[in-house]
This record gives sequence, structure tokens and C-alpha cells, in this order.
Amino acid sequence: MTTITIKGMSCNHCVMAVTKALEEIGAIKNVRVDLKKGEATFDKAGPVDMDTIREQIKKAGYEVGE
Ligand SMILES: [Cu+2]
Repeated sequence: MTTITIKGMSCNHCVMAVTKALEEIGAIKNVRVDLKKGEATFDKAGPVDMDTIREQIKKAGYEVGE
């Protein structure tokens, strides 16, 4: 399981948008987004490039923290 920090989420709509953005990346499964913690966790079903994740999140209007 991988956990990343997502910056900029403020409501359930943001959670849905981030979840969808991550699920669109083919090799990512079981996405769970924690609004309070500002975190997203997921499983990798194959190799996933961190830059791809960053881009996807950015396109949705949020930012991946360090
Ligand atoms: Cu929102």
C-alpha cells in the first residue's frame, strides 16, 4: 500500500475528484482518500510513475505533497 499527501482538498467533492483522478491511472487500485488527514492510499497493480500521479492530481486541481 502506498500513501501520498494531497494538498488543497476541502470537501467531499475534492475527495471524489482525487479518487477519480487516481483511479484513471490504470495500475492503481483500491483508492482511499482521507479528507481530514489530506492523504490518499492505494495499491499498485503494476509499475506507477510518481510523476504520472503528480500530473494526474495537478490536472484535477490539487497538489501532491512530499
Ligand atoms: Cu471540495
